[in-house]
Amino acid sequence: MSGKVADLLWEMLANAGVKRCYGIVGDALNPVVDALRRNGRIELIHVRHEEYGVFAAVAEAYLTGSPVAVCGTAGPGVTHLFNGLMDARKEGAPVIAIGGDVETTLIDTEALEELNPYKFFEAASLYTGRVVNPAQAPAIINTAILTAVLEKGPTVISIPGDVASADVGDHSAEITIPNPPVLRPSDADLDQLVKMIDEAKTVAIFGGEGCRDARDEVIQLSGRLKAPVGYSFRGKQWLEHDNPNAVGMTGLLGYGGAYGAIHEADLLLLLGTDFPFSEFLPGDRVKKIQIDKNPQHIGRRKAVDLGLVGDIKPTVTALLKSVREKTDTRFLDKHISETNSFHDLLQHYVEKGPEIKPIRPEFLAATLSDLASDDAMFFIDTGTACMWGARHIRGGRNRRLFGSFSWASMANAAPNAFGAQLAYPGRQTIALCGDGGFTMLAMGDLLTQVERKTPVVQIILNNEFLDFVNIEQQEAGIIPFGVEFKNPNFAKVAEAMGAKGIRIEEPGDVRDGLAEALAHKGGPVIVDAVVDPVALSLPSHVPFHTAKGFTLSMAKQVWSGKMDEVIKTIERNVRLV
Ligand SMILES: Cc1ncc(C[n+]2csc(CCOP(=O)(O)OP(=O)(O)O)c2C)c(N)n1
Repeated sequence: MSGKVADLLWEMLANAGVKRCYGIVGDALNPVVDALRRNGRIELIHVRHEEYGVFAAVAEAYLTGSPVAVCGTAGPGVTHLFNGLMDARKEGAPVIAIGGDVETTLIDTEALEELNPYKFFEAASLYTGRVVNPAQAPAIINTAILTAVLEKGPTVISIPGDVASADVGDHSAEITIPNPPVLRPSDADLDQLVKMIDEAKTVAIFGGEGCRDARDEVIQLSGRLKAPVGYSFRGKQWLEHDNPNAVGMTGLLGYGGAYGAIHEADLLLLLGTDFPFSEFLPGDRVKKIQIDKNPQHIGRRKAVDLGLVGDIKPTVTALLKSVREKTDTRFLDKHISETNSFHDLLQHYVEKGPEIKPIRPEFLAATLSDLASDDAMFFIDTGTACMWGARHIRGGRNRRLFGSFSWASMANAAPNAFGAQLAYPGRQTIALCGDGGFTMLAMGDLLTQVERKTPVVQIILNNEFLDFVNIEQQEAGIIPFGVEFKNPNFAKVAEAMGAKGIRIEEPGDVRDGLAEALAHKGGPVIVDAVVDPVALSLPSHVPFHTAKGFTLSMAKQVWSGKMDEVIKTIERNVRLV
């Protein structure tokens, strides 16, 4: 093709599978956006905040596996992309950021809105190219696309306005993206793997996001080895549902028999997980084998006895050819039975939910899970939504569960859900939002959803607290501070903005309110759920320092005259799990 640099950019992005570009136009980006309009193959999703656009793009890119573009004008417009790009990096989403840049004649002169893209994006971007000459454009665009797609993460193309509108000459806009290779350990490593597993009397499996394409193989392996299967939050959606050997999660969100299983096994198989909370992983008593396609993950959280680099699916498939069947089911039975007892305890606040006011979030989340469709996509805000989501949202072969699991940014769920709805129009899309998160980023862009009539159900856990931090501070033995705030009636705000608003204050209204929200068509819904601000959920294993911190914080609160708060917390959480 011939045309401007910006024409080549969009044509190559479209040929690479980009369907949408989320962002805000203006300034240095105007010639780039003008070319987007001319091109017509990529839809501009005009958002009110660039960060919202990136979180939407992250969900779209993660779920579809195809690259998604985002854009920011220059300087401040570009800096707003940063947090979302960090999320893309940590969650493994191919997002390509197009950043406007000052005219080439102004570079390095401290010009208005000037920003050094190399320095600024260093922590987030897997590759940053600055197009200061039209001749570089094809190579930079090609590299940015291939890096994003094959290394699954964000890249940045920074384009000064004058270069964007310069002629690129005659150049092909075709792009070849190879399929990712199949990665498998060597035969010698596989032999060693089989030997160690055969020699172990009891084996436990702990899996993560790397099991995304290997669910059936991992479940088959667990059946062969009579191995309980625990998982990280990212692994839950692949390994929990319809798995007779599932034993839940470990870590601060932990439930079920996972902690016991991985600590009591002779051998722990870590499959496709970079689980960061190493204090919840066993020490040297338990032999460990870690398999991951990313060599940097091997042994970095806990030393391992054998580390193998490979994709989980082909590696487990190869393993299944020769590993011996174990026949003793006692270890598995014990941890399954522990898991079942824990599930019974978890049901306490669900079953009693209709009678408890303020509304228990456990009851809200479990009811939501019951009512949602089999192919619902759930997005979970960082905050207490993670605790209720992990424990009470059931998975399914066609359900999806996504959040800022590895970057842990607040305010991800609503924009994630928006991006997912654009990628899968009409599929049930649900965001479980914190009130801090929703008011941080999502409220303004509710207008974008209203304009686009996206049927996204946003359920706000209205507890007038940065509750997760409130709990963290108590765990750390300090008095909660700086965590309270006041909310408006979100249902009324939603109605004023053109969305559907439903406020739920009574536990008896939870089921009908959620059902009404899920049935709503033709636009976004806000469910303002007034939930118990002091609801606690203790992990299945409570580390000593956590218990000590809580006790100390309670004592300090009593001494500082907050007796009422302490009594409320204890009274409302007598059944602590
Ligand atoms: C952008 C960002 N700022 C701050 C934090 C630290 N942080 C983690 S959870 C949380 C509180 C979340 O509060 P809210 O959204 O109200 O949800 P809740 O925990 O009350 O359900 C905070 C401040 C963060 N993770 N991300």
